[in-house]
Amino acid sequence: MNNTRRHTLAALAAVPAALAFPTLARAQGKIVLGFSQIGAESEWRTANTESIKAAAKEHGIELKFSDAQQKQENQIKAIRSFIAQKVDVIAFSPVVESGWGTVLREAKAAKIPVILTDRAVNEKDDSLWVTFMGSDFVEEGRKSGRWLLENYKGQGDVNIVELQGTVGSAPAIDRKKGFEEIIKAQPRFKIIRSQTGDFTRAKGKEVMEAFLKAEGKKINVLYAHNDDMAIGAIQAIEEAGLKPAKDIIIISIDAVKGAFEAMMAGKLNVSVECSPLLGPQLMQAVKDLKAGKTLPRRIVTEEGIFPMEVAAKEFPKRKY
Ligand code: GZL
Repeated sequence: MNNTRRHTLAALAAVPAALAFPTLARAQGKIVLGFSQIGAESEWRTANTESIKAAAKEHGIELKFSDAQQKQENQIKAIRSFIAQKVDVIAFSPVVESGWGTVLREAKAAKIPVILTDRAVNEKDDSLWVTFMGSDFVEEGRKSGRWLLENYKGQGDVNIVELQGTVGSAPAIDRKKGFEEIIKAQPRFKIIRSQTGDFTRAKGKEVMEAFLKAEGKKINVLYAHNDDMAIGAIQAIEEAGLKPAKDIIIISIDAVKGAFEAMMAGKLNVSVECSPLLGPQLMQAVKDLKAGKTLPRRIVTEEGIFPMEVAAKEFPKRKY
């Protein structure tokens, strides 16, 4: 180690780590990434967090990780803290689409690049972030709708109840949009009730209980914006004395382990894949950014669809 670095490190050793932290990491030649995560609301989110933490370690990136517990104000606080600590890059998964302009302008003024992961924001000024990496939620909704139109066996009217994701979030808005775009081709398919289950099992069960109370045996199909809400709804369907995936056809999104277990138990008909494994892509993007490379404005995750018939064969290969 040359003299300059030795002196830098010696000087830094005297400064409280909290103040020196990013500088210390930088003196060691490490990139410091501030990441604001939404929370731990679903299996998907937990797998996403694990992927980000593991990839940061593998890539030798100092990760400052904050869990917002589903609250936008906590994400804004975390981003401000990353700015104050002068991290090299900020990345986050925005819990909802709107309300980010002010804090993103503060990051821009501080000359700290921002990467959007998983979910997008609806800010008009797209100079406020360098890239958005994540799934095409509209296409996930289309895949759900296409599967239903191609596989539904019943005749006459098809009454659908919909469990929406978090109100105002990109996946909830776009999955609804894509699904409705497809089913409008066959007017007998109608959404008769639609309400948010906030992407959680508990809320998914609670709202499905209300749907069953209001509509009972009229319900032919459940479209859930994620597997966790579908799994909660399956409990409600069984407690109502009905057979999930038979009396009520169930379509959901994410393709997490719990969905494969439900499909192998014959309780879920299909899950559309939405990969949470964004960690490696994110860390590579951070390194490319710091190496002066230009990132594509949009990095899309390629994904499939898993009907219950293939669940047992696919399950051993699943990584989340
Ligand atoms: C989708 C992600 C969604 C998942 C849910 O990319 O934002 O949030 O579908 C998660 O399971 O809670």
